[in-house]
Amino acid sequence: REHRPSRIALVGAPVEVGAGHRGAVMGPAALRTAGLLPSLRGLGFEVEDQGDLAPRPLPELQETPQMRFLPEIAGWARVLSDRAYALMNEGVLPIFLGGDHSLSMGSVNGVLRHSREAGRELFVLWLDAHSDFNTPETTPSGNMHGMSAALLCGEPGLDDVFGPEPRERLDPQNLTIFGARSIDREERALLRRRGVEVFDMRLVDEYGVSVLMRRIIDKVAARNGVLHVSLDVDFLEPAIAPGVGTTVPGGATYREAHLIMEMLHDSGLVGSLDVVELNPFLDDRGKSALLLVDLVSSLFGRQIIDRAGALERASSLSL
Ligand code: 4U7
Ligand code: MN
Ligand code: MN
Ligand code: MN
Repeated sequence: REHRPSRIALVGAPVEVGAGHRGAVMGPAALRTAGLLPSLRGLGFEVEDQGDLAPRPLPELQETPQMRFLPEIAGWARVLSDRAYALMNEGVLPIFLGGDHSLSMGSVNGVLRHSREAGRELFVLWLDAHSDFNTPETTPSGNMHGMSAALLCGEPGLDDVFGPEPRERLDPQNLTIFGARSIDREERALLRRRGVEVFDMRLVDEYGVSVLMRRIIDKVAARNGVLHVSLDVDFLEPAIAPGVGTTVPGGATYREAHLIMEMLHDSGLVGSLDVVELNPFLDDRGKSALLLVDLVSSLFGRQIIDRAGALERASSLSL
């Protein structure tokens, strides 16, 4: 079942108008400054930095108070979807560097299109303080970074984002929202109606990361699926990752986040990744960007010591 791509492409998507704060436009640059490229190369991957994309202009669209900056967001979604699709077809693992979370509308749409054609079922792991499942009907803000998961699951009211271009639908049963601790009232009702799996922070506290992650990984593996990971910086505890506009207390700790990445790596199931919502303007001496590079490195195989050796020593201690 294991097919690990050896090639990675970094794709910058400096979009910030999907969020309520400005500054995420600097996210891709900060991730580069923090050393993402050399770190991945050091793990043995062939890595190409494809630079930053630019949105396709769509002057025919108009924003509304429920869909702020719709023309820009749609322009980004379309160009991102095409790039994701093309890279997946080439067997290259794309990492999308945000930019706000509206970029996942495009990245995941392109990945979905490829996985449908390739006949391999896609699952999405959404690591986030929020569930991003608002629609233009339910949004309290009009900020489109709070609607990306809903768009991907085919919720109505968002047809203009892709317009005539191919739009895929993610089965809501294939989406897991992990780490949530801020969900709006109507958003919560919609998540329940659609049957989305939400592992909120309460569940993380009760069962721990390892039990919950094992369930997700086993589910994907049992269906011979592939996993897209969408990592929102606000998933993390604000004290360790202050560089984000929408901090919510009670986030994942340093070790919890690393364990998730380590387990994902060992699963061999991850086919694509978004790193979103980094706002360097709000960061503290680059610490959020540096942490993200650490986490991505763990996702791609960096380990403290080789697993076989560690497990052997653990068993000789009868742990
Ligand atoms: B993010 C919010 F109301 N739910 O829709 C909204 F709380 O990508 C926040 O997860 C959305 O950072 C946060 O505006 C979107 C709000
Ligand atoms: Mn988000
Ligand atoms: Mn969030
Ligand atoms: Mn955010």
